[in-house]
Amino acid sequence: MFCKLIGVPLQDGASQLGCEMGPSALRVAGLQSALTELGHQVSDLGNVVLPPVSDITHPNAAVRRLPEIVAWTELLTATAYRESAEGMPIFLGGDHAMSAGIVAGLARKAAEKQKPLFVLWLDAHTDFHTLETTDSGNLHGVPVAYFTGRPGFKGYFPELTHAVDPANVCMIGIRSVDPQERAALKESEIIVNDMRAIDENGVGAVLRPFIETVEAAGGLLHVSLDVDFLEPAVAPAVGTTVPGGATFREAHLVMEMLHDSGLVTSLDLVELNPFLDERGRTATLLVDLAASLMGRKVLDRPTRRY
Ligand code: Z70
Ligand code: MN
Ligand code: MN
Ligand code: MN
Repeated sequence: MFCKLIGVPLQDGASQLGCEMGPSALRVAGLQSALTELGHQVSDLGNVVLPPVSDITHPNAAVRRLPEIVAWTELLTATAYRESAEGMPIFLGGDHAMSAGIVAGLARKAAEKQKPLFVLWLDAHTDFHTLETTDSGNLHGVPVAYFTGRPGFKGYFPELTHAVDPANVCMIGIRSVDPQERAALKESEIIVNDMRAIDENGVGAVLRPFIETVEAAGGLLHVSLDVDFLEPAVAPAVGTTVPGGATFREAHLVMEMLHDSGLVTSLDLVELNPFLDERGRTATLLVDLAASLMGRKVLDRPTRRY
């Protein structure tokens, strides 16, 4: 596979500073060599650079850093559209606000290829706020609402040319949902798997039907991995730690199943805050997970299926 690493030094969508250093930490943790060792051709395209921003404001006074996030969304829509023409773009975050533009750009390219785009959202949060409903004002809490075409962005965020069908979005790891998100999700077709679903059924049973749906539809699959999908004890480098996350083993199983599916066409690794890490362990874990997604296996023989 031809992989393209694209650094997105964005931290304006999160409440705490530090995600800006995420792309550097992932590079230092050896992402490129981990993928090269698996036989992939890897090109590091460097970091994207934010152009000058406007001075736009929103009636919801809580909204923070709107001009910056609007500019990032425009830039990343264009970047993702361009870089998904060929090869596998891997976006190194950066806070989760980056996925608004990234998925919008991927959706535009998918429409051109006449293939449906699916999104696997691995996160403690649903990130389903609009500019109107967010209380914290942190715009890493809005990307899913934006790229699925929820109203509440018009006139502020770039006009969405191709929304992702909410039924094509599957969330796993959810354990922190705000009341406004909860109400909107009730009316939405998004597949939401909370931690209870994992505990009762196992993460494999939760993921498998979604993989089968993507396969049956001949779709493209974007995977968005928020660090807080993971249990903070194994992945401490996040601004808001939410206890009870996916274990080391559950996260690896997800990646291994995704690799075996052969369906993943793009990836983002988001919300890594290296300032909060412990001797690079979270960055290292993300590199390990990316390697599993790209084909690293424990044994060189097919795993027996039970
Ligand atoms: C909350 C909010 C959030 C992190 C996403 C949380 C949003 N729903 N936080 N990712 N770390 O503030 O809107
Ligand atoms: Mn937050
Ligand atoms: Mn998130
Ligand atoms: Mn999150």
